[in-house]
Amino acid sequence: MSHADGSTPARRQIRRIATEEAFVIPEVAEALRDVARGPGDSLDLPLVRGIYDPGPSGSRFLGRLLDLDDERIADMDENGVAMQLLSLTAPGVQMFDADTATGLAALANDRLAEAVSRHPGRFAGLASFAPHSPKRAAEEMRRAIEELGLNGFVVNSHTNNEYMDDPKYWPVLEAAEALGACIYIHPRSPSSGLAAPLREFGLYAAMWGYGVETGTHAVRLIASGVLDRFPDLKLCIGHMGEAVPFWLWRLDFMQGRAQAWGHGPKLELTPSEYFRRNFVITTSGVESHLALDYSIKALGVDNVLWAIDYPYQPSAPAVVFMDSAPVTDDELEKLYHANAERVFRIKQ
Ligand code: 1WB
Ligand code: MN
Repeated sequence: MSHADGSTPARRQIRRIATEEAFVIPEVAEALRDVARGPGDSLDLPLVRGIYDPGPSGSRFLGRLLDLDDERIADMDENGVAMQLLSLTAPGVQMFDADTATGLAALANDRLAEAVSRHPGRFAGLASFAPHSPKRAAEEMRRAIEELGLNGFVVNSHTNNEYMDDPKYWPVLEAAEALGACIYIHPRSPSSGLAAPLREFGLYAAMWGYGVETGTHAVRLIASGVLDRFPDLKLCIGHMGEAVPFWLWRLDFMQGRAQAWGHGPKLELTPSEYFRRNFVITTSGVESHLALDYSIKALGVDNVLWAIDYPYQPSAPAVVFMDSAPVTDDELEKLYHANAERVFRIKQ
């Protein structure tokens, strides 16, 4: 292994666990191709079309999303990545009808568990579920943890323009809390109500819309009071916390004001207290030492996990970014693997 970044030999030896790494299975890819060919004005459609129904130019990502073996492992080996924590890529099963989504989530979880056992020590996995069928979702969540041995859950933000603070989704939150398993709230494009100003200039996806959507989801979970009902629920958001860490002071100040004006429930804690208690963040797709340093200071180093966002982001610069981060060797151990081992119950 050689990195042209001046990192020390100790840093080159470290166990690197990447925590927001995407895959797809052929059956989900096929169903997303049908979504791509169907009607609708969802802001997810441009990317779904580009990846799953790309026409003669082909898709940059589809081959690497489908691969859970040679090319992926080779990329990990080349870059010193010990393990990828895999999740079914956005929008997951959430654009399908509830029955299709329930079946495909279970199939994706089975395939994921097979990939984990085919490559011992190299993969861990976040299970999918169909939020739009919450009772069946809760059953699948239990199966994924207790029978398949998966490490937590992924949900791609809104489902049919609804957010998980809605009581209909409480069985999902209850199941995750009871299982002691973290839900990674991964982005998808903004819900219909947020969409209009994000249609132009490429704002609908990773450049800006993903963060607006997912940050809003996180703030709703805090401001709605559901974390008083599910105090032990663990949630994870990527992209250096989807800008939420930068807002903590203002969230605290203004939630008090909203409450005084009768616009929000009375909360047991301040927003920043919920964020530090119930959330962790990952560095996926944000390779800025300034943002990392701020996030560690704002949240504590135990609440920040490394991620690449493979295959959407290249692995090499994500490794260079973290190897050269202005942190102590002890902090680096937490960022690269110890926090992931704790939050996602990965064997040390
Ligand atoms: C991109 C990133 C596209 C993600 C995606 O399509 C997903 C992108 C589903 O960078 O263009 C992602 O998972 O972060
Ligand atoms: Mn991602």
